[in-house]
Amino acid sequence: MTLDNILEEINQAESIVILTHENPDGDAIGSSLALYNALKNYGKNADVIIPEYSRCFEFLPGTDIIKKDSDVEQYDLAISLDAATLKMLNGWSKHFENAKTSIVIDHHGTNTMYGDINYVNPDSPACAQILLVLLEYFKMEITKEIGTCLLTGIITDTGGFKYQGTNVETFEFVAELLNKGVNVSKIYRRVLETTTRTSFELRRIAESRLEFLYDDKAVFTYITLDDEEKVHSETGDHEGIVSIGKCIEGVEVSVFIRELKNGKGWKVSLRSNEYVNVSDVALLFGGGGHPRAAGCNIQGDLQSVKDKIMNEVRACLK
Ligand SMILES: [Mn+2]
Repeated sequence: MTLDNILEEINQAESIVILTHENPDGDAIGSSLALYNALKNYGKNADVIIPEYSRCFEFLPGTDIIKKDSDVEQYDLAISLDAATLKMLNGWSKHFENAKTSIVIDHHGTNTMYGDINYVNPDSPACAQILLVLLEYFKMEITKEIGTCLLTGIITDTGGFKYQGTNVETFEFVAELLNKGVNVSKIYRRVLETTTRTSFELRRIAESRLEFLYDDKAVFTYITLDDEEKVHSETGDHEGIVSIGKCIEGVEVSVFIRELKNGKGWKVSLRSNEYVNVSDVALLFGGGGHPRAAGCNIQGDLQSVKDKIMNEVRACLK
């Protein structure tokens, strides 16, 4: 079985690298550090490579060991967490491709199965929830530290237990984590409720530009590099902007686009409420995600990118 194969590879590997997607959210970084801590307790050292992440995750146990990059030419084992495609691993995909063995652990339905071993469960609301199953199967102890990392992933990706993917197991796991002494309310406050001043300023700009389209069934807003410079924004400050429009009554699809550095185009974030499969829309542009939350990158100027994405969104609306 796949899980046994994964443990066998971990046992055999002398060097391990843990990778996740760029612009890591709480699930990406929480899963990475949960696995790192579990492997450490198991007697295995691993490198965790995350070039940039939001300050709001600094409370997680293990952030001090995170590396921006690595000199290791070839790892015995590379494990990718919460990343649907090799491309999402960004410039660090080389560590994945060069590794003797590669493993993908993920919960995105659009995962391209790019590892030697792939353990993907789209029914799981968070990669962290898959990891919890995995660690228990491996009989690795879920300590309070590991539980804190896992719960951060679960809380982020379920929007605080309110998204559709939240299932019975989610609450069973949370109960288990509570038993380990994990502080739910502290994580909740830190990850979902606390915002920095710069993040607030960025949100204010996006909010003022929010536009209602197609009988108010879709909303669109954007942030440019100039905006980010003006408010001195930090990594991750744009998180959550796409949800502003999604919460307005009658809105089915919320679209937020953000200009990327170095002429890399625009990062498009899509959210839907009831019926539009935004992952299908994102796939048209080489992206992916989940039916209710997805993203892609599009090249071009603001107006052309807006036209391209919004035309596809309009085609999906009833
Ligand atoms: Mn995730």
